[in-house]
Amino acid sequence: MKLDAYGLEAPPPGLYDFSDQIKGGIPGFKKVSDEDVALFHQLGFMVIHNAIDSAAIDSARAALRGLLLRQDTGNIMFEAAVGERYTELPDEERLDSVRKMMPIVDYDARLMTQAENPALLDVIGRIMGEPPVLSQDQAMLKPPRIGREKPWHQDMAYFDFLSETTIVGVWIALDEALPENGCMMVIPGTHHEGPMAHWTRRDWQICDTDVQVCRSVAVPLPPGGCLLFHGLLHHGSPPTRSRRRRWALQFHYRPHSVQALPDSDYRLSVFGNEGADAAC
Ligand SMILES: O=C(O)CCC(=O)C(=O)O
Repeated sequence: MKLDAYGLEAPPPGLYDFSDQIKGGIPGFKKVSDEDVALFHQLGFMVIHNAIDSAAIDSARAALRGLLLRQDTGNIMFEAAVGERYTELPDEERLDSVRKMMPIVDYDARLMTQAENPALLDVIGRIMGEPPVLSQDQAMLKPPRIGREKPWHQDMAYFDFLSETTIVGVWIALDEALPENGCMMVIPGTHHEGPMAHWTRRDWQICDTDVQVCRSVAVPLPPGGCLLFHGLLHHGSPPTRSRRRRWALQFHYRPHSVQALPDSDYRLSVFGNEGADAAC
């Protein structure tokens, strides 16, 4: 168990601009067309609604709740704002103190079922051109009122793969995710612009002044909605002061033929050497 070392510093005003928001999405994994796959390659992301149904949402929520309360998972990261108080908190408050748990799927079969959803794997396989393999699994929980931002970054800055590898992130909303409670934000097309230097500031992140805010788009999602995104896409999520909880599952997949590099030397040489201990 760990306290989040980051998160007490507010982002600069204007870093998260909600004036442009994605509306709509593809109505289910099975409806993804070849044109949608081509658009993913162009934009670096894809939005799918009803990716999982309400029974699957309830079951994933129950699984996360169980892991959280039993503290039975690989690593639980509490919000810095909670300080050392989490051990004294009643259950319901403890549920709203955590920002991240990882790994999760090996601790509850209901979560593994989501990561192994054949319809999801089929779409990712079509994006990659070969079968995908799960390489990381997390619960991303933005607690009401105190949820910190996840500053703009590229996920490849956290992973030990050659930067030309197509790593696909899958972010599934378990609650409605809106600008006010910290929905995901993306900058379309930035996966074509190569690796960016990252810096240890409020997190392991792209420098605020390098973020192309004017190109950014918010991705609000209903429960069960899903964002698929390329590992080099610039993305992040704003802090929340809302009373509404925002829980999500996040999985990353690598192509079957690609193995992770044996160490972080390449990653640090490409993204910057402040990221030795960074975990997505
Ligand atoms: O869930 C969030 O708020 C941010 C997730 C994210 O961007 C990441 O972990 O890479």
